[in-house]
Amino acid sequence: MRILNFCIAIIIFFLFVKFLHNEIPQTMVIKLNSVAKKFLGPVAMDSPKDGTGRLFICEQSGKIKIVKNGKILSEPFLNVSHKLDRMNKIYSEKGLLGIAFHPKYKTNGRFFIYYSAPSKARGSDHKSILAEYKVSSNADIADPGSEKIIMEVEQPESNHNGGQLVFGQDGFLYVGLGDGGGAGDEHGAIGNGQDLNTLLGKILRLDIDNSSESAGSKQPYGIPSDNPFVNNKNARSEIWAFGLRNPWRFSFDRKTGELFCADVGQNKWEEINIIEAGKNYGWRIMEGNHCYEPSTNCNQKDLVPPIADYNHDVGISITGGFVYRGKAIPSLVGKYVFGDWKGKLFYLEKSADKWNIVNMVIEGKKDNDIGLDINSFGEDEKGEIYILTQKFTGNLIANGEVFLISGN
Ligand SMILES: [Ca+2]
Repeated sequence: MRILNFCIAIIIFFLFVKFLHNEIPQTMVIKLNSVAKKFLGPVAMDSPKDGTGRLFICEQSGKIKIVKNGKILSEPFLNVSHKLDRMNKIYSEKGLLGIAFHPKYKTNGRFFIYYSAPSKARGSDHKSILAEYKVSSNADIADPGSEKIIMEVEQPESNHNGGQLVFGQDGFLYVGLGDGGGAGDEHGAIGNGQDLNTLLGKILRLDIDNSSESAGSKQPYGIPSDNPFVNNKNARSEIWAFGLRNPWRFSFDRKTGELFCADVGQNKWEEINIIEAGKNYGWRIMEGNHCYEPSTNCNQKDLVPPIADYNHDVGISITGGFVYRGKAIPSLVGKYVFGDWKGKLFYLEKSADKWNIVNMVIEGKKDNDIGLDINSFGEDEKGEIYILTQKFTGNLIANGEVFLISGN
């Protein structure tokens, strides 16, 4: 009997070890260093890659602020708050949502922003504006009179406005647009995400160094000749990829050029995709790896599944980040750092062709929950990653704080 008990104990021990191995994700302990605070709803960041080390932070409420040598400059770089549509101060998905500096900003001073403006169009809640601005003779102040509207997109509802702007290594500007909002993408027969005749629910790819003609009128942007739908009369030629719900944040891996996109889910699943030309990422047929409409036996032909998804036991709204290519944390190099809006930090790691989600535990905390809204991420010139947070949701209190992720 004693031997039998011993054997059972050994078996239980090995099962327990196996359980630990399977159920508890590997973790990495990191530190968060406060860079600057008192932002009013920080939602986007970019760096001009001009050697100055300045960080440019967009506040949802309409100002772009510069962090220079560890301090927020008192004068904003640009203030477009007077151009924004009315917003609920407790919670809104409208506002100043994106910024991208031209790859040759150092010499041409051009940069691009994305914001929500009022619209009088029938059926519109507001419209999304992609606009170009230029810096003034003062490197820390943009010229407010230099605005050139590049694109306007009518938005049927207040939410799911996308707003990510990022330049690829190809020099083209990638723009993220949500599905038009509401819930379930109930727009038209197939939903905006699947409808190639609308820009909603898409990632666009634009040539902002050239103009073009469309239906006899001049457009202030060109269409790259290798855009996937350029010769398709039944599709908008601006589209790079489709089937997205709210691609709130996406970024290029600066080493491999891969485009990582976090697409915010509906009720159950948050997902991360690697975006390729002309591909269909599934919404509203699928939410993550699961059928959405119809809820069973959906037709998954030609749909590209996410590389990873997680359910609403883990989080409620994914916030895309960056593949880490910095120097401060060697063990993080090549991993995709991201978060959930309600405070959790993760990274994705590839092993044997499978991407696994891993918790990033913060030093001094018991787990990967930082206890703040994670609105967005930013990457500086050197490839270090920042988190844009706020304690209380909305635009009532200037309680936003930006942290640098640093090593242990
Ligand atoms: Ca999808």
